[in-house]
Amino acid sequence: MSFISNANLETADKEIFDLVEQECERQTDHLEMIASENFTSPAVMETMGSVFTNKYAEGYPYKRYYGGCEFADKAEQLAIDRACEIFGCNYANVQPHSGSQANGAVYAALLKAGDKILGMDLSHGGHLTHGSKPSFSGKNYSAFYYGVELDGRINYDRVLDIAKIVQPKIIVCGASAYAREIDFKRFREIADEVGAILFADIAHIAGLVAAGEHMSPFPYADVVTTTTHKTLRGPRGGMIMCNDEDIAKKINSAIFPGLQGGPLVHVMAAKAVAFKEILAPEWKAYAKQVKANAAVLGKVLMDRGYDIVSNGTDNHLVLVSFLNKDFSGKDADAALGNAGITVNKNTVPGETRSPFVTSGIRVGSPALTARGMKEAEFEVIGNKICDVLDDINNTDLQANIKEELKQLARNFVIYNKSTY
Ligand code: DSN
Repeated sequence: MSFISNANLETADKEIFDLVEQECERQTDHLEMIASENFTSPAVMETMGSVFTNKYAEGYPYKRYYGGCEFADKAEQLAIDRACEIFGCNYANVQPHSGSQANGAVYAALLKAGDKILGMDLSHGGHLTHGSKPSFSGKNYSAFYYGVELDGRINYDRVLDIAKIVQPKIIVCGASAYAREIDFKRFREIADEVGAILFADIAHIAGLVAAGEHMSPFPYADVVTTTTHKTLRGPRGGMIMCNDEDIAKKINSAIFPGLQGGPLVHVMAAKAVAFKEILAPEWKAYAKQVKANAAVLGKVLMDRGYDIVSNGTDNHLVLVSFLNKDFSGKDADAALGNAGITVNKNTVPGETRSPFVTSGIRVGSPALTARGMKEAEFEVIGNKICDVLDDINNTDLQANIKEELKQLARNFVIYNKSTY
């Protein structure tokens, strides 16, 4: 008799089963507008729940430390090949368990402890791993920062001035809360002027880059990282890409055996599935719609008198500033949450409040666009956001809006019980 129970989840563990059901209901009934979240397809989830989860595969395709990797090899190689096809690059490492792991591997591959890195300030829209002090990137390396101007945009001349003073080994470009196109070509010129390696972290915009809806970091960046679960709509994980064989070898060693042990074969296989979806002709329409929806959101908010950092957006998110309001990002996040709209509080340029309170919110379009929502729905949602913010302490209004939006959300269901 087998020692493995064949019971389904409901029978095996009713507590977790109920939580999965409740989470599915939450994802269905709330409007998910956290700019870094998305809905992955049932096929991707099916792969993540597959028998590949049982397999150890230390090493790389066809060069493993364990037997029985013949199918894992093919799955990882498919993910690599598809990633290279999507981004037009020569090398991809699809093993990073996350974007932070991917970024850590880039530094480990190309820097020595204490080397200087220049990245975007976290409070201006950068990421923890771009040199922020609480992160390994700020602890192990000498981190310096550039930011945005009061108009919410990167001033590339100022980045060059800072780079000339700092003389960094690596310049990191890419952001977590920046609504404008990143000019990778200009960053390349800056890196060349000071002899720095250019590292692009495209975690937020990768799905747009894949569709040609944002400038590509190739051929400008020496190394590029991304997560696979944000605008790429794949499984939770990371990836590193480059065109240089020497850098690729160093990156591979930095990931395994440098930072990680066995790769998550089920997740690498799921990355391959997501990449196939991205290579389909429909992807371009999705990416275009993500941008169109974010633009509508920004316009509605501005028309209703709210300040949008940089006065609009070129990508998938808008950053709303409450610097001139008597409520904070934290208040707005809570009020919108009560109304069934999930966003996150965010610092804004010229921030006056603490990072736990903030004077802004970051609102994104990728997840609701994946559900099929278009400009008309984003206009309705933008106005509901403003209704909540206009009367931020009105909990009755929040409850009413939550009910209204639940009806809207249910017209765009993407998961049913058989798909999770
Ligand atoms: N947590 C991600 C985001 O929300 O942008 C970045 O890692």
